Amino acid sequence: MEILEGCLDGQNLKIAIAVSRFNEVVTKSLLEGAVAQLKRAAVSESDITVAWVPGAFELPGIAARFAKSGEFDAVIVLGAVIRGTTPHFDHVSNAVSSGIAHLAREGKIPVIFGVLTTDTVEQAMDRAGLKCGNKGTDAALAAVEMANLHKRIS
Ligand code: INI
Repeated sequence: MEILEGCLDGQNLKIAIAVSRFNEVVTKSLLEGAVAQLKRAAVSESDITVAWVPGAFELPGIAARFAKSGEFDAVIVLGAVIRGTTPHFDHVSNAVSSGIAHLAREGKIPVIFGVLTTDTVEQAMDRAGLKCGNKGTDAALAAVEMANLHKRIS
């Protein structure tokens, strides 16, 4: 029996992060959590590329560019879609989650979903490092593990 797992050693991995500016107070914390975790996993700062986009809707497009460039071992997308009072929420959250799922299924490189979808800013802050962990940190861990798993398979 062969069991495949990705290790959490980030040495020599090149990681792209796409992060949205909408709800920046939240997404900045997600980014900080992700970068700190990548460094803890021994990813070199010079091997991390960060692209800012206007909102979560733009994340799948830029993630696709990163994936197709052939320059990265994994791409992480970070964003915060907050329901508030706008019906826009459903369109944006559906578009980003289905866009990223589609890209991830292509299997070129791991595409890691670090987008918060919450009812309130408080809930988003809680998941961006305040009370309930940091989804950016979780996304970085998943990126390193999946990048190493992909390497084992190819
Ligand atoms: N973008 C977000 O990242 N989060 C949101 O909560 C949000 N809401 O609610 O509207 C949002 N909208 C902007 C959208 O992502 C695009 O940037 C915009 O529509 C331009 O394409």
